[in-house]
Amino acid sequence: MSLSSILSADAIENAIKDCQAPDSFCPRKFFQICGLSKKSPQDVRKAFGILDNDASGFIEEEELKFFLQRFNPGARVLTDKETKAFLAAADDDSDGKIGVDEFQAMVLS
Ligand SMILES: [Ca+2]
Repeated sequence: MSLSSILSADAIENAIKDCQAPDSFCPRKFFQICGLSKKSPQDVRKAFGILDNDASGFIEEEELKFFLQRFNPGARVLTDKETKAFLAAADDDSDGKIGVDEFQAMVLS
């Protein structure tokens, strides 16, 4: 199971291209361009399961760093600044990681 079974390859490529420059990544914009924000809650939850690489039930800061590479293995890693901003934008209960409900709220809001 990979993200390309949920999203179109073109949309993923456009989303990655849009944030090629370090510190240009914006999670909400990325979710819009890659098409995830137009998907059903079920698909968004499936995507969460793929991004939660170690299946811990949460996307942790270490996993967030490699977020773009889950979409395309050739993509860059997120900078520390981007990773922290991403976490802060999604982590509603401030536990330092992103749960599935937080992820869904962020993607579909
Ligand atoms: Ca995890």
